[in-house]
Amino acid sequence: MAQQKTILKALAGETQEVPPIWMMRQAGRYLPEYRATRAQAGDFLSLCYNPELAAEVTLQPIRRYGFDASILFADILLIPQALGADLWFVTGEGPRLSTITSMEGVDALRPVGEIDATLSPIYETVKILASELPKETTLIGFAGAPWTVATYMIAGRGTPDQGPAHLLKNENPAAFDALMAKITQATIEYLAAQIEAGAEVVKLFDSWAGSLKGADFQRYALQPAKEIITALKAQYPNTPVIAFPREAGAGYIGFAKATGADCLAIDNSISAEWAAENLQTDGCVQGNLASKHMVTGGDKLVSETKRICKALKNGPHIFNLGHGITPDADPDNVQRMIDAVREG
Ligand code: 1CP
Repeated sequence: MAQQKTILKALAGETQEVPPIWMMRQAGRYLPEYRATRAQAGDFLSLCYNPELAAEVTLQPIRRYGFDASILFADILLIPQALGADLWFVTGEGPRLSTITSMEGVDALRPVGEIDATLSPIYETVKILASELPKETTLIGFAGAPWTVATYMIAGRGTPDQGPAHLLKNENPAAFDALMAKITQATIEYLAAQIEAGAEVVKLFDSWAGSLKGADFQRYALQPAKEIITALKAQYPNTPVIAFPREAGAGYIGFAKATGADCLAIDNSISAEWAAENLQTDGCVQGNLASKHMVTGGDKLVSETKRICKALKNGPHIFNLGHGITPDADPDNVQRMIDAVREG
């Protein structure tokens, strides 16, 4: 039956009395059952490429909390790896990749047509989830947006200011543009394959969009999102897309309309009241609760949760955090947040 799931209703523009809920990084280290399965897999990448165990960790927060959506367990850095970059994770520090600093580096990457050789286990995970999720739960696939993925491919790691990527963009725009074009094509392929495997919604994470200013924001955040969404909508017109140009500030205004996204995910640097006035007029809005409340809890968690629900209650809304839940979060606070949303 069409549009019975609460998440799909919100994405179609419906205003609901109680907003549906999911949480960025809902499968993750704050959950003891995740840590156990990750230990069983060996390391993080082995977990991503093991369809049974990746499906298991995706299902864990659904079993524990009954979220309305589940997000595929994988990572945005699998695309660079599929394109031929070396990728590894340093415990306690984060990802490391071989770096790209020239046109030769871009030319040495694998053709986009070859990414499925690496990524097929991910599509297998999606297939398992499509058959095992409760019928009311929506399955979200995802990828990193080209700028954010490029920042890691150029620097070889997470960076506070994305300095190396800005440098390549400014000093060797031909190489930078070639890299962006390659990631854009790979992302279209990757998300299309996730949809074919059973993803009902896809989300594009542009975690570092906030460091692109003015014309750069238009060119490297908005345009690639538009290109990806246009290509996906041509093949899958009924699959909703969520865009997350994190910390875009005023750049959020008009972003959904300009790119064709069905929903804007918002961080916590803007207010829900501002989002209601400036963004929700164009469609569904998701996000905004600061992740720190999942660590600190208490009355403030409940009052902030209710404030966000109230501010966004007159339009399509999916309750979520402004960024991923952190490993030091208390699993009981997640339940408190869900109760606060559902109590109204
Ligand atoms: O140690 C562990 O178990 C690994 C921690 C972890 C997890 C749980 C990483 C490493 N990635 C993930 C899963 C993940 N990553 C998901 C799964 C689904 C879910 O939300 O539950 C998703 C959607 C991502 C997306 C992702 N990975 C982003 C975009 C969203 C965001 O958080 O801004 C980014 C930037 C990454 C890169 C990455 N992967 C992992 C880490 C620690 C990072 C950030 C690195 C950094 O910048 O320092």
